[in-house]
Amino acid sequence: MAKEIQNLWREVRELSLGTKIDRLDSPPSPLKFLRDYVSQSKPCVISNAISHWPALKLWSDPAYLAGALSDDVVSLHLTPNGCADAVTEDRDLCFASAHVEKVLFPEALKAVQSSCKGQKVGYLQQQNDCFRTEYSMVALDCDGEIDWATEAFGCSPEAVNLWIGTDDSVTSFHKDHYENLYAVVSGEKHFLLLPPTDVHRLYIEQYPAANYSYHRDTEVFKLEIEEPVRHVPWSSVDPYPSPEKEASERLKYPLFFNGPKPFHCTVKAGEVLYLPSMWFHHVSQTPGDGGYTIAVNYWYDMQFDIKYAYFNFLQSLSYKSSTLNPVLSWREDKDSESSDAERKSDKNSGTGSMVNFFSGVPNRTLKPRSFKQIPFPKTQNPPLSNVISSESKYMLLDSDILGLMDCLSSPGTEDLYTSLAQESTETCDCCWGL
Ligand SMILES: O=C(O)CCC(=O)C(=O)O
Repeated sequence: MAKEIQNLWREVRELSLGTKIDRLDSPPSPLKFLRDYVSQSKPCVISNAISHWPALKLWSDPAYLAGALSDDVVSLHLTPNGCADAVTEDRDLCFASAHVEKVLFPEALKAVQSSCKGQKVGYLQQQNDCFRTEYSMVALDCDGEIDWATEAFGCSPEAVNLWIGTDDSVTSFHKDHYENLYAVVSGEKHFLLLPPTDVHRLYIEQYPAANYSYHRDTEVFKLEIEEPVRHVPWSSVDPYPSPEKEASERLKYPLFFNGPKPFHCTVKAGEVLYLPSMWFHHVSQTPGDGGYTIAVNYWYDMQFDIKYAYFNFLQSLSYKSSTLNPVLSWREDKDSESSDAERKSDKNSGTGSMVNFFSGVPNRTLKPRSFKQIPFPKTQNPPLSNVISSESKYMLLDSDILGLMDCLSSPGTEDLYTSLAQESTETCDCCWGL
């Protein structure tokens, strides 16, 4: 199966994704956005989409923000090393969440600006629609939604979140069950991206959940495993290991380090990244004039459709080869944006804070979906590609996964195949020739 899975990684790049993230000089029409990016699950960076936002001029000035939000209480995430919602070795191996304090904005901003890795790092963020709740006093400095995206998705964003941090905060690899329009207002954000087809390269393991608590009097962090123990599925891969760890990390995670390089893009102030749902992303940042980076992101509902079912299926296949030959060592590749990122992130990864969901169970409650219950047909396991390829709306990624599935012949596959067929039937309108 290793061969089929590695073919999948190659084919999605050859047939659809290419080697670089597309850049658009102006916002696309809703139709173009839907046709060329959303339906193809393909990221892009868009310039000149938010040039009219007053925030672009105003928010680089800390005094403006501190004045406008002087009486507002916001969520400040604190960690000793900028690694929140990330796998840490501080105390065995666990999945550590930040200590979260509710504090007045001016105090919170100072905590972010005075971050010091190894002691205390502050990241202002909360993925619960915080921009429209905690930051409502500056909401008019941005648009409430990205209008062409709203039109393409056919709905308004479910959550709008704000992120204020420094280069001490890094967000570890994860994926979200949302379509994401990520707008940078000040400074730069650096994204490493991998498509959902590359799930096995992230070495997702179950880690016991742990929480930092910060004690102001002693200025000490404690990290404690939750009781009763709860496990969180999370990626084990740090794409920028410290020089001392690099050799051992490369040996432990060959599918990541020796496989096709992740897509890299830097999103500058004034630019917007479209990050399709289920794409794995790792995020670091470079501060702008105010000494911090600010971004606002819009989370739109994703479609829990046939693609979602395929990706869940793919994830359920076990593949952990330790013997991938270095077909392409991305760290040595000469891609300009990648080298740029590596220069900037040549530090051990810290992490900002994330909600998230390898488990398929988002921390934020998703609206209940009204799945169409179509009776499950008695199928003789026809090649899935035959069954579905006539549906022109399914695109390249789908047909690659279908190709992979047609290749599977290991014992036990039939069950997986059957459950995929069932899930597809339940989660989309495709009707299996009924
Ligand atoms: O900006 C960050 O640190 C993380 C952003 C992110 O993960 C997201 O928008 O889903």
